[in-house]
Amino acid sequence: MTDTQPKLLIENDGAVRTLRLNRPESLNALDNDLLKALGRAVADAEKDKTVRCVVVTGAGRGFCSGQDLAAVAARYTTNEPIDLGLHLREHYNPIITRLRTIEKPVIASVNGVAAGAGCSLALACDIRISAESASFIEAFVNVGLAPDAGSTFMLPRLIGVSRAMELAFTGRKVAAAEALQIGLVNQVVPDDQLAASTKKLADKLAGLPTRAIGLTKRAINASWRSDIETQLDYEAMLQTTAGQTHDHREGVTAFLEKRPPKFTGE
Ligand code: T3D
Repeated sequence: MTDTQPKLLIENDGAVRTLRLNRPESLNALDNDLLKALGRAVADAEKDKTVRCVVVTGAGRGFCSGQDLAAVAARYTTNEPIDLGLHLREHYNPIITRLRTIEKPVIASVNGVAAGAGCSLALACDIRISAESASFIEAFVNVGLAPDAGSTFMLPRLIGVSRAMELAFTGRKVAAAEALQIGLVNQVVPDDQLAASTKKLADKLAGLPTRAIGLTKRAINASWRSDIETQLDYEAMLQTTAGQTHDHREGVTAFLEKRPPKFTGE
C-alpha cells in the first residue's frame, strides 16, 4: 500500500453509499488521516439527499482494529503532554455522534475483526451484519484503557450490563456465532456472501421511506433518556412530521390501490 491510495474508499451504488476503511495492512487501524476522512464522509452522506443508506466496512481481512497504536506510541517519543480525551473529543466523538443521529439507516458490514474503537464503530451503526469469520474485541483493557468511542453506551444497551462488563473487563474475543446469540449483531452470513447480503439489505433499506426511518431513529434514541409519557408525546410530535411526507401519502395510496409503494425518501 502506498501513500497515494486513499485510506477511505467511498463507493456509490444507487442510493447506497459504502465507506470502506482502507488500511488493510493494519486491519484498518484508525490514524488521524483515516479519522478525518471518515468524519468528512459521514457528514457528506448526511447532507446528500441522494444517499438513503450508508454502509461502513473494511478492506482486506479486518473490519477495523481500532486506534492506530503505532500513532499512539509515536506520541510518547515527544515531551508533549498526552491527552487521549482531547484526541477522542476532536476525532472520534463527532463521528460516533453523527452515526447515531444521521437520519438514514447505517449498516456495519463486519468483514473481519472489530477491535477497540473499531468495535465501537460497528456498535455505533444501526444494524450489524457479520461474516462468519468476523469477531468482536473490546480490546481497550489489553492496552490499559477503558472503552471509548461509545462502547460503554452501546454495549450494555445491546447485550445487557452484565455481559458488557465481562467483555469490557476481559477484552476477550467474541466470535460471530456468539455475537449473534447475545444480540451484538443482527445477522451472520458465510464470508463469501457478506457483500451480497449487505447489498440486499442496504438496497431494501434505501428503498424505504427515509424520512420515517430517520424519525424512527430519533425516537428510539430519545427513548433512552425518556419516560413513557414524554415518549408518547414525542412519538406524536414526530408522527405529525411523518404524516406530512410524500412517502406517507404514497404508502397509504399504494395500499388502497393494491400496488407496491414507490417511496422517494421525501
Ligand atoms: O488515542 C486515542 O484516541 C485513544 C483511543 C483508543 C481507542 C482504541 O481503539 S484502544 C484499542 C486499540 N486496538 C487494539 O488494541 C487492537 C490491537 N490489535 C490486536 O489486538 C490484533 O491485531 C487483532 C486481535 C485485532 C488481530 O490479530 P491478528 O493476529 O489477526 O493480526 P495481527 O498480526 O495482530 O495484526 C496484523 C497487522 O496489523 C500487524 O502488523 P504487521 O506485524 O503485519 O506489520 C499489526 O501490528 C497491525 N495492527 C493490528 N492492530 C493494530 C495494528 N497496527 C496499529 N494499530 C492497531 N490497532
